[in-house]
Amino acid sequence: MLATATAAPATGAPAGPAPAAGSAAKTDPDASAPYRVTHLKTQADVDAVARTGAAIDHVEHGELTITATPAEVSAIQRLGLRTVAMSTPEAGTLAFPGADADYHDHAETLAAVDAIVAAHPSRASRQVIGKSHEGRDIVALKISDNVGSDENEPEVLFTANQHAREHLTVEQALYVADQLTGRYGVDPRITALVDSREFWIVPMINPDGVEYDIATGAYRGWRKNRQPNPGSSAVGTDLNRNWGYKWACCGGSSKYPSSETYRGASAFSAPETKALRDFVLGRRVGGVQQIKTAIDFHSYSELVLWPFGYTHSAVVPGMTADQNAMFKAIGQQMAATNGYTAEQASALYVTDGAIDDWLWGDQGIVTYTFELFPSDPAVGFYPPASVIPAETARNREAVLILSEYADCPYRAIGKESVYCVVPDDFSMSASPSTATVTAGGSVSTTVTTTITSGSAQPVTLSASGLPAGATASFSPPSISSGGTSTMTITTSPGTGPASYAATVTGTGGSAVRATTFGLIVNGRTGCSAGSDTDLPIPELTSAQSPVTISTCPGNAGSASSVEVHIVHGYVGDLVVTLVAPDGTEYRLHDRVGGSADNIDQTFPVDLSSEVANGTWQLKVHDAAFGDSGHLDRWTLSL
Ligand code: BZS
Ligand code: CA
Ligand code: CA
Ligand code: ZN
Repeated sequence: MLATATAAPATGAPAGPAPAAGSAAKTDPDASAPYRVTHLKTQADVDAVARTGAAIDHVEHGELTITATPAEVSAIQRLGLRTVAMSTPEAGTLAFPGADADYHDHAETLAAVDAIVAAHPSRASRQVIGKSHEGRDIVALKISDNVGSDENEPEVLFTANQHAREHLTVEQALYVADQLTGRYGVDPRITALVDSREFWIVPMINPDGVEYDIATGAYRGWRKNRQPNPGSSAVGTDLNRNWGYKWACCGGSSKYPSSETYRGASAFSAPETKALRDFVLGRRVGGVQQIKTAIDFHSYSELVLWPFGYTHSAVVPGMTADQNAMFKAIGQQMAATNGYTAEQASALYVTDGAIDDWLWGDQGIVTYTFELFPSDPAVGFYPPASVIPAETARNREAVLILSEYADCPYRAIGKESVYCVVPDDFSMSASPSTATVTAGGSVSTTVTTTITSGSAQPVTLSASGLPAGATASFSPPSISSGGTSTMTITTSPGTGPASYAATVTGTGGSAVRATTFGLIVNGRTGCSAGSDTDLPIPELTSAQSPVTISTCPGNAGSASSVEVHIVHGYVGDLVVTLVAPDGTEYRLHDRVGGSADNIDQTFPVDLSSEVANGTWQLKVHDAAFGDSGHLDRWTLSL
């Protein structure tokens, strides 16, 4: 977020780009400057501002604090929103001087890491995971018991400072490192975590940006890295738009190098994101990602954010309802301890190429972005160093909570027995795993449970996903894991012929496991008929195809079905009707389906009030000009 120690004397009038004020940066047409944006009405306005490429530093009560180029400011004004220039950061002296001396620059950060390793050599080690564009070391600190060996323990990752000016995040990472090492053997909770986890802390991902931000003695409000962009005088990529999950997908980053949210020429084009990505990929053992939970620290706004950032939807491919509930539950638990606001990242504004979306979407790591102190844009990115102790300790509890969840985040929603390996566990299988039955008949299979870890537990069996009207019984209904039970499925006479995937679930004392059982149902003998004769369906005409059933006693079933195959250029033209022997009509398809081609579909239909035997007709009506086709074949199962 941005350097806004004092708001500019706002005149209230719509303001253009920041007036030149003596600094070379401000006369550069590509230079970014801080603004307030007012008159926002909806979340769509926030997303529209994000789409211009401006970096949104803070969102509050219909106002934004942003860092933007002159072109982005113009684009925002064209949206009908007002922009008000703010003052640039206060001048200071070199490298965290005076009141800010406690902040760590790059060299001081490496020295702090080295001091931790020197003081705790059996539980802390350091490695260089890559170099920044300008060649500075990007360092990861590992903290665990037996730190020299890669033990089979859940791993936890803390990263900080993708954005250069967010200096408090480095202090947060160093605070976590200090706690995990200094409080070992003192605080039993920390001791247990260090003994049972492997922690990775990357305190400064963007050292070039940090050094640039503080180099002149006046904070520059710098966000990006310091990589040049060929063909542009503008420097830097927004590292938190450069990650390769749905990179550039959704208007949540900029393609212009001058933008504060420039996404880079391609995903992982920045050496800093590439180094961190390769480190994370290196934490896979036998194809299984060892890092289970993570936090990426940013400032400011006091938020706990979870993926996805690229979409406002909560449940999408890659995020099930259970996963979303888990993210929300842990996020809210953490926020309850630090007083931050907890929400999905996109609730702030849509981003694409942010680290969280990749860590979760690509690697399955349960990851959060924390936006640290302050919440007040008037304090912004550069709070005095005096806030460091309180504002980093403020997140102690949240950090411990997420670390404790690393063995099974689904515990937060009470579903560890479904999603996590438990001490006492079993697997299930069915033999045979598929069977064929005539509608109205029964079929049996043997369900076997096998203990995969720990000891036996009582298991209750149940089945779901059966055809309508079918029942499953188990003999015996409860077993001890390691035992078997016979499952018998009885279908109803009217069951439509189809393949069904049933799920057989074993609910144990400490684990819930399942297996699938394929059930193929044939129609009642003598109760189905079909026609394979091609029947033309000319424009604006009805065509009828008859079939006769003569060997099906009584009425048709409530779960009868009509399988229809029509070749036609535009299903939105078509009305398809089943006509019973007594003339009753059952509408199967009525001009829906837009401009799609062809109907290849089985329609379920309740025909229980119809006598089965007689001549049935499939009537296909072409209701509009422009397309025609033919009925390829159809089958009726009563
Ligand atoms: C920041 C804000 C941060 C960003 C918000 C965010 C992070 C949104 C992760 C979505 C995902 O710069 O601190 O814009 O990167
Ligand atoms: Ca260990
Ligand atoms: Ca390990
Ligand atoms: Zn940030």
